[in-house]
Amino acid sequence: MQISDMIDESPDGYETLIFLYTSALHKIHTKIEILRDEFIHLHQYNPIEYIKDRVKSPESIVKKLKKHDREETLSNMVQYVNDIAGIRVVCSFTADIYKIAEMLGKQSDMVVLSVKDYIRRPKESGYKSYHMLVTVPIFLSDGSVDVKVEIQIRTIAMDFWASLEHKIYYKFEGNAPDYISRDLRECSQIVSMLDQKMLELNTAISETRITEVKSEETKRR
Ligand code: 0O2
Repeated sequence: MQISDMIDESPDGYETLIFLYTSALHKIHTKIEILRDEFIHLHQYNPIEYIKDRVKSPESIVKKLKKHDREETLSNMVQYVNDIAGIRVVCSFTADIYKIAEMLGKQSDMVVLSVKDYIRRPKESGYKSYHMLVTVPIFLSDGSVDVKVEIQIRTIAMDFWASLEHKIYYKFEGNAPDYISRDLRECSQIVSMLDQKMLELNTAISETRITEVKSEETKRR
């Protein structure tokens, strides 16, 4: 079943849409929590700092429709606004981002519609994050319906940059002075350096731990 078969252009239709997007968020949130718990179980290591989700506000949906020159209808919302349901996974290290994306991409009930890797190819603004647009089936009393969710995966450092840049963007209504945009791009490069250094440090710590365990074992023998 398609979402368009379930909704009409009425307030009830809008309520149904929000119910579907909220259900899809619950489903993806649970999937990510299970992957995190399995990771801890197998490797005694938690790659995820935190997970946040949200259903886009009606005002932001309308803004996005206007940006795409689309009429404010529910069917246009479904068709053209890809991030009505959005979930953000904040990881410790860049390498964790790709591990999580790969594990999610392999799940058989999820379809990956598109991927935008703004880590390998940052946006002009300096924005870095890994985006996956997916659909998940939501099982209802009389059938299932595929619902779109945007998953953003990034490190804490990338998240810190994005949230500050977002505030600045709103403060200047998208017209920040040149020097601020330039400084933000510079900060974005510092974020990459920081992420790289932290990853190297973590690898070095893990290797030291492995060497210590091995020498303990040798002593015991
Ligand atoms: P909000 O307020 O976070 O919901 P599309 O979604 O296809 O219309 P686009 O820009 O091609 O538009 O999608 P993309 O690149 O996947 O970006 C979607 C989301 O990524 C944005 O949603 C932001 O959350 C985030 N994002 C993208 N670019 C930037 C950036 O330069 N700075 C920051 N801070 N965040 C960014 P919304 O709806 O624009 O905003």
